[in-house]
Amino acid sequence: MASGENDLAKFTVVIPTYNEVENISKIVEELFRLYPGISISVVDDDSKDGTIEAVLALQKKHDRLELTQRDPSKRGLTASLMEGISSVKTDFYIVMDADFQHPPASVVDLMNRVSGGADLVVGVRINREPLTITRRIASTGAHKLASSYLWLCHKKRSHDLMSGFFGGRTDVSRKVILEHGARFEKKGFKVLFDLLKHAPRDIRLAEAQFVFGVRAGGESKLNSDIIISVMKQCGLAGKMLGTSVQLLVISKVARVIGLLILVAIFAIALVMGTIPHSPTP
Ligand SMILES: Nc1nc2c(ncn2[C@@H]2O[C@H](COP(=O)(O)OP(=O)(O)O)[C@@H](O)[C@H]2O)c(=O)[nH]1
Ligand SMILES: [Mg+2]
Repeated sequence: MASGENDLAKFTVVIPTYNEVENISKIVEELFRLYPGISISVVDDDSKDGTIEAVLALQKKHDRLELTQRDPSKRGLTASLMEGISSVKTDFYIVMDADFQHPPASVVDLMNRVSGGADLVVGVRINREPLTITRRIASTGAHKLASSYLWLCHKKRSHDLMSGFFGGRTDVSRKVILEHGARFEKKGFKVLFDLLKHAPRDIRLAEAQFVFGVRAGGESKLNSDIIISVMKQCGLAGKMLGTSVQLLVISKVARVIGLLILVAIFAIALVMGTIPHSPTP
């Protein structure tokens, strides 16, 4: 068992899924094996590849496995996680992907931080090899932009604001979602950033490092629209950046204007994003 000193019954692992039939059964079985007593909540966005059927079959074996089947007209990773986190019935939750990029064995490190008093814990990737070069650049740029935005708003920042592996006290995150959810980017991929943008300034933020894995099976669902939506979440500078990226694909003149704005914003973001920040505890 890898659970450390945690009371596993107090934890729910929330897994968002969209066409993850190749991974979902394996990850659910692995989590229940490593952390007996936890609850798992799968939040699915109308997968058509057999993911739902796989979870329904697993439910016959595991009574702490929940499945939420979302309205297909409201599809979105952030929207799914807002719903998933808000419906958690245990004191604490951990969000992780279905595709093994977030190692099940690292869940305990996040649990330890939350049991130790953190309101929110972020899994920080210590390696980027599984990302293509374009995604690495986009992820670093988006992180810097998000980090500058949080710094300007005097909010807590983490070293990996684009992480999809995080957790926390359910009541704290649920309150943020209830009070500010209307302003979250529902179709976006970065609910952690939405949470930090709207969380109280004195939130106790912790981090746990992990080794980022390669996708075990199936395909990534990220696309350029989602990357632009992250940019547009970052205040005025982000909106300009997102628009400039869109301009890049319209015409030659628009491309020059877009490139100029892009360079200026990246320069500002790089300077501001490197201002030191210290998560607690
Ligand atoms: N519910 C839901 N889950 C999604 C959606 N898009 C992606 N996911 C899940 O979110 C997790 C991360 O998605 P993935 O495509 O691996 O993104 P990447 O790791 O950034 O390439 C996986 O478990 C996906 O199945 C969506 O629109 N709705
Ligand atoms: Mg993935």
